[in-house]
Amino acid sequence: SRPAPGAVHLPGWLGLQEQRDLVSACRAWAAGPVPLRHTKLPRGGVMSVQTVCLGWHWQPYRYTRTADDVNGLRVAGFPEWLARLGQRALADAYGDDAAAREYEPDTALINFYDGSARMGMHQDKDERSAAPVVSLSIGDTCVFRFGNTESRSRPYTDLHLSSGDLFVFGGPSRFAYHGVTKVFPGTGDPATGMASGRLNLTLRVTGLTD
Ligand code: MD5
Ligand code: FE
Repeated sequence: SRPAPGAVHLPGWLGLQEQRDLVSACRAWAAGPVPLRHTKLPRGGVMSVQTVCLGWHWQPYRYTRTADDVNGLRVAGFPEWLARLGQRALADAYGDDAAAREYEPDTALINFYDGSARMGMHQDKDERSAAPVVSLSIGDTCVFRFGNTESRSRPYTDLHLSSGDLFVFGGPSRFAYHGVTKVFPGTGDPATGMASGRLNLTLRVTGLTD
């Protein structure tokens, strides 16, 4: 479906084997060099979601090559195969193969949600690029709140994101407020390798160079 201009939701886009492969890759990335952890916010808060990054390290509210807020190590590289997956996602979402071939994501934020994790309404604006964000969900279903570009309040639309779903946020939807208000424990298929919880991978273009 197309919930808003530039926003495309393709339920069940990832096959079971692709989900299994992504889960095992994420398990390896979660171990380090910069481990999966609850990101600390500059004003003393801690995110309920746990995150690990590839290519560039997101720390609120900027991207760096090394995780100065965790252990100082350089994050794992952003693999070529993941960039190719992002191009296939864009091609399927928009049907524009030429534009998809130009898409070169250089960072991934991998978020793990246990049954009580949430993500408050926010905009993703730490990237210096308006290129689309590709979002892949695996494991438990969540309520994704898709808002507007003006404020974190109404109007917004609550959608379910389930295992295998692709969501692409481009054009006017790229800078919309959004969040995750609920995760439904036990709704994922354990055959993906996710016994519990929700995994979300977002592929992005930082627009940064070293
Ligand atoms: C998630 N992650 O499900 C979401 C998926 C994050 C985050 O929000 O920042 O890590 S990404 C959803 C997204 C990205 C860019 C733009 C918009 C939504 N949008 O305009 O709605 O863990
Ligand atoms: Fe976000």
